[in-house]
This record gives sequence, structure tokens and C-alpha cells, in this order.
Amino acid sequence: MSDRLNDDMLPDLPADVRRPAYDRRAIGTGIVHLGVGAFHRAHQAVYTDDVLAQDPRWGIVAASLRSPDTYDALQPQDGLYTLSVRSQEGEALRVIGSIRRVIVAPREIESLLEVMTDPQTRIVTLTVTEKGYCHDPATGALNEAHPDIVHDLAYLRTPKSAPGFIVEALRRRRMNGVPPFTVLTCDNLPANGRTVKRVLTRFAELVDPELGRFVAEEVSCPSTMVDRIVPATSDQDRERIAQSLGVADAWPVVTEPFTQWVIEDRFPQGRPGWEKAGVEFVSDVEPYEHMKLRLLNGSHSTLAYLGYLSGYETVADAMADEAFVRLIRGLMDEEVTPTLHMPPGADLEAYRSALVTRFRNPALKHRTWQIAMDGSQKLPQRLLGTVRDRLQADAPIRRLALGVAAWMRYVTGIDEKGAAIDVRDPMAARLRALADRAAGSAESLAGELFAVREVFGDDLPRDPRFTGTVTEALARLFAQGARRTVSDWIEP
Ligand code: CS2
Repeated sequence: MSDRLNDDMLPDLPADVRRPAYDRRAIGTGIVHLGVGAFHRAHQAVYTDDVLAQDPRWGIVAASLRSPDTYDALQPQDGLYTLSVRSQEGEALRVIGSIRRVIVAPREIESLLEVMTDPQTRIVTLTVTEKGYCHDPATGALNEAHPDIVHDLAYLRTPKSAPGFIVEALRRRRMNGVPPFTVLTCDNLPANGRTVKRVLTRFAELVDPELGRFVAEEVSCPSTMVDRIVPATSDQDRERIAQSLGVADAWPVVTEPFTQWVIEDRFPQGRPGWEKAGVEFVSDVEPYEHMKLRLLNGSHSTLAYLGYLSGYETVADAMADEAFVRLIRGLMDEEVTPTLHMPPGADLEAYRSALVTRFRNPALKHRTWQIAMDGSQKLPQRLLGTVRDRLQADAPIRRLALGVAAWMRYVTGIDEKGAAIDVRDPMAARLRALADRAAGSAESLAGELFAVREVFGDDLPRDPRFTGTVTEALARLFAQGARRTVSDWIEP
């Protein structure tokens, strides 16, 4: 199929494909987004697309901080792309028009800083994944030895990292007398607004103590809870969607029907009327965040490591196995839920049951390998915070410990059949070296990995209830494999 999706093609799309209900030429840029991956395009960009007809000020300029892939795909399409919502009931297609322009940051540093400095830009949103904050995952503090941070502090005007771009743009705005934008992180970090604020303040302080004070006092960083499962797009997705559209889309995004966005309402420079698109504005996101990070993402990571080791390609494949369903239900019901504070009006039982259905969605090919990525950055908020709360209550942590042990087994880089695992993690090389040193013994492997304090902090390695249960689970994984451990870890 040679024709490409673009503005001129919109009128010719099949009638059942929804498309922008506004004049794209009339929209301004109110938002700069950093990290234009599939998640942003299936979540924040869709909520924004919903409100542009009523308020055209809030178009998005989206930057990728590393690769030109998204630019190459969307530039010839005038920034348009297809959102495919898939479930057992079928597929609904919609063309999203809220992204006005894509910038590849490394080759257009100055243009990106220019838009970020423009007074019309009132919000900077981010989905740069956990590692993009260049912080220490166990403490949430800026990692001042991170190579990108070292670079950005030395070359303020040509940053590479998200904190580097944001602080430089804030510095210029301040110099020009332009009020700071609101920084809205949409990543799965604990207390994500507070974490990004801490990182930015420290970075700014290292540039100049005055700037540090300015960021601390003047920049609003509301916390958010974001939720939508968005697996990587496959070539089959591209082909199927092109067939339905009648034109090619180089990079559609595929997602589930469920979507949720909860935001603290602190936007001194204004914001889109996202509530009309279903966003919940609250004064404190923490209960929502704990509910989501611990129930959804904690289960996801557990499924990812155990599922991958058991030979399951996708989450839905693992959740077609009753032993996995039992483990995940037990994890959520018995170990995670008692640590949660109820978000106002939430029905946790309904939430947990909905999660099981979402994980089982056979129309989403969400690879266990994809979720397994960057475990060193994910474990602290997904599993270890829960572990700490449980230990404090002197309550059992068996299923949580099995998830942690499965991560340890996974980062050895060798699967149960002796084949290599492609471990993607900023700490992969270090973890692999520790695993090699441990030479396959559960006890020494666990010991080596407990000492990684960026993951486990100083407290957990000293608690024998934690180290003992994880080591026992790891020994079991080595002795009898993941699939069998999943079925008999709780009730032999
Ligand atoms: C997943 C998340 O890849 C992962 O680590 O757990 O991306 C998850 O799909 C989203 O947080 C769902 O909202």
C-alpha cells in the first residue's frame, strides 16, 4: 500500500474511523512532551485530542530524547497516527491529531529549547521511563554520577537528559521573565511529582543555588497516576490497520479499552479541560498510585519474570494458565491489598477482577520480555515498597519474594533451557557480572544481588525474613523451574 496517512487523506478514511473533530491548522502549542513513545500516543495525546475541539490552545509538540524512529514515522504523516483499541469484541480505529510536530532532541536541541521557552507552552509532560529521570531508584535522589547528568551540568546549553532540558528551559524562562511551565510526569515512579521535583531541584541547585530555590519554590510538579496497557506495535498490527484504513500508517499504536488518568490539580499556568475527557482531578494521588503500581505493575513484573522463565511469550499466555492466575490473585488479594489506603470511592475487589480480565485480553500481544525490561528501576516501587510495608506489619511476603527471586533468576541472562536471555536494563552488565560470580548457587546469587543498594536499599538486605524467603524461592526456581514453582510455591 503506497498511500500514507496524512492531513489530505483524512476525508477519505472509512466512515467508522474516528478522526480529529477540529481544524488542525488552528491549534496552538500549549504542551511540550518529552518521550514520544507508544504510551504517550495511546494515553495523554488521546485525552488532549478529546479536548482540542473546545480549546485549540493545547496542541502538543513531542520530542524524542534519543531515537529518530517516531519522527521518521510520523513526519510524513503530518504527525497523525492511528489508535487501535483491541479486545475480544474487535478493534476500533481512531486517528489522533493532537501531536503537531515531532522533534528529535539530539539533532534539534535549540529548537526544542525554543518551544519549551515559548510563553505559550504552559505544560511540559514526560514519559521517559523510569531510567529517564537519572535518579537512584531506591532513594529517589538525582544520580549525580550519571553520565548524562555529568554531561548536562558541564554543557548546560546542549543537554541530553530530561532533567537537563527542563532545567535549562526553566533557567531561560526565568531570565526572560516568563513564568515557569508546570512539569507533569506520566511515568510509573513512586510519588512521581515529588520525585521529579526532587531531581529537578537538585540539578538546578548544582547549576546555581538561586535557580535551585526558584525551582523549589516556583515550579509546580503535580503527581499523576497513569494507566493503559500499550504493548509494542508489531508488523502484523501495521498490516491489519493499513488494510482497514485503506492507507499505510508507519506507526499506529495498539491498546486496550481501559484507560485512567488521575492528576493533582496544581497548574498555575492553566491546563486543558481534561476532566471533560475523563481525567480525575484530585488533591492527593498517592492512594491511586499505590493501588495501581502495587496491584497492576507489581503483578505485571511478577508475571513478566515468571512467565518468561516458564516459556510464556505474552501476559495473556501466562494468564491462560490457572496456576498463574492463582498466584497473581493471591499476590493481589492477600499480600498487596492489606498495604493499600483506599482511594475515595474505589472498589478494590472490582479493580482486582478487572485487572485479571485486562491481563487475559487475548487481543493484546503484550510480551513478557517487554515488561521484564529495566527491572532494576521498577522493582523498588512495584514490589519492594509493598515488601517493606508487609515486613513492618510482620506479615507474610511469599508471593512478593517469589517475584523478586524470579527477577534474580532472569538477570543471570541464561534461561531454563540454557539459552541466552536478552536482558535490557541500565544495570544489565553489572547484574550479569554479579550472577557470573555467583556461579549458579541460589544462596550466593541472592547474596550478590541483595548488595545492589540502588535496588534493595540498606534495610532489606539486613532483614532475614526478606533475604531468607527470597533465597528459598530462588533455590526452588533453580531446582524445579519456574512453571512448577508457580504451581506449588504456596500450596505444595
Ligand atoms: C508495564 C507497564 O512495561 C511495563 O513495565 O508494567 O507499562 C504497564 O503496562 C502500564 O503501566 C499500564 O498502565
